[in-house]
Amino acid sequence: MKKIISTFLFLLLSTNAYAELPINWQLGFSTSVTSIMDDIRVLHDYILLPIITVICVFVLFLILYAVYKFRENKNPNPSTTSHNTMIEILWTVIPCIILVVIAVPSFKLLYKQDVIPKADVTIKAIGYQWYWGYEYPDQKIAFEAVMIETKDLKPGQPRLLATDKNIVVPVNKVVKVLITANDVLHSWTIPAFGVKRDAVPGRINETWFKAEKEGIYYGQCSELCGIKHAFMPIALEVVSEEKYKEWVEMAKVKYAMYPENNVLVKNEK
Ligand SMILES: [Cu+2]
Repeated sequence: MKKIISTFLFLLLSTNAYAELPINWQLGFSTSVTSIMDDIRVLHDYILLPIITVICVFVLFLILYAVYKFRENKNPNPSTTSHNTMIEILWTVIPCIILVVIAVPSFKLLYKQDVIPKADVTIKAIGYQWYWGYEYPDQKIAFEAVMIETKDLKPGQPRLLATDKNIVVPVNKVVKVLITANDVLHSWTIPAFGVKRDAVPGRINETWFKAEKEGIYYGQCSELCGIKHAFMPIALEVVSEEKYKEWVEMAKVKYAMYPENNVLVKNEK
């Protein structure tokens, strides 16, 4: 009981606190650090959720009302009415209006996600069974990021989310992500950025984000891809411009692509 109360209080007090990974008993979306995710949260929290709630309560009320009012012992002779033009017009027109109200902001957001602004940094994510490979084509950097096993975790590293190498990107810059896969379908996502795209073999999907806050953000493969689907997390570090430049200089040496074919990964194991 004590644990439930303390968890409840923690959730109550921490709703606005900064959190870059899911927490126990979390309700709702993760923290937002991009304008796309802000828009997704507004669409969900202030448009979709109220509409869904009103519809559910209304339908539930109608069911309970009908069950109570027209129960057999109160209403032994059921009505034989089968049509009512007014009601049929209403239950056609009102849902249409609701769908239009949902569609307008929804399409606006969809196109905002789809149109990629001029990219400052381009990265490529390649899904493998079962880890992610990353390339920075402009900097000729390539590495693989593998999940850290529970027994090898260092303090502060979250279980099933931490990887041996993080993607590093600068804060407040447009990052374009090219997403593909090498074997089966995977899906690359960072919930705090509001991005998710399928990784499809033989095809390159694109998305983008502009993270407005430094920190480490986590995601997980989101397309069932085999036995270790749950063990190929995504860990992305958003750092200052200077730190990013330092990392690039380091990575150009440490994670340099083999020059002869431009794609093979030269990782220190
Ligand atoms: Cu998967």
